Amino acid sequence: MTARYTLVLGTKDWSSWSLRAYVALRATGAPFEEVFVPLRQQPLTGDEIKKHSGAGRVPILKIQDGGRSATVWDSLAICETLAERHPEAKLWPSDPFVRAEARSCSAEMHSGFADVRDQLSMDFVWRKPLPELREETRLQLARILDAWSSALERFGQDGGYLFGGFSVADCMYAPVVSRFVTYGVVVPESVKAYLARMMALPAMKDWAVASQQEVDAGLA
Ligand SMILES: N[C@@H](CCC(=O)N[C@@H](CS)C(=O)NCC(=O)O)C(=O)O
Repeated sequence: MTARYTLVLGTKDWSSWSLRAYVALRATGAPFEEVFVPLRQQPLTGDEIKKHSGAGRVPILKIQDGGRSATVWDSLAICETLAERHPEAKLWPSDPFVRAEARSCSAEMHSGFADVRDQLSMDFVWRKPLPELREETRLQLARILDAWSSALERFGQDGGYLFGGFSVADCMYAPVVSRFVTYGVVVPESVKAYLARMMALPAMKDWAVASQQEVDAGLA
């Protein structure tokens, strides 16, 4: 019997952390159900999320398999768990040295770039002018571009993603890809191709359709 996955997600147009878990789960090819929690509607948002996890944050992945179950909260923990459960999806590079760098790049995203997240908040289907950037935001954008360019130059020829084949690192940066598109951030040619490749993923396209539906329904 296959595992049963339920992914608890926030409003897709806004929920950058949910997008990471979603693209990772889609990359495994495993079937899953979605539970939608509308964001920015406190206290409803908090109450709904806490029905699934005391951490009070989405995404949350619920796993039922072989009579056992687990609740995984936090986007990076979800990516790690899926990589472990679905080795065939190769969510981490097989080469340990490349993998070490892919992990670093993912962790850097997870624990950093607060100003980029704050000033360029994810609004998946919208196209907006780039706001006047704070110095910190500017530096963080430059760092992201540098990390991407370097990874793509060294490993990208083997698949077109940051570390070659599609990996957790691409999942972790998927919301940044969307932000770059939304705010028209100017990027070098090699990164332009990467943005286009990411936005063309079926998971990203489906996310865009669902985000647009939310916008049309007045939910985002
Ligand atoms: N560290 C968490 C952060 C998740 C997070 O902050 N999620 C936001 C939505 S994108 C949330 O749940 N916010 C709850 C709220 O708005 O009340 C992760 O990576 O999953």
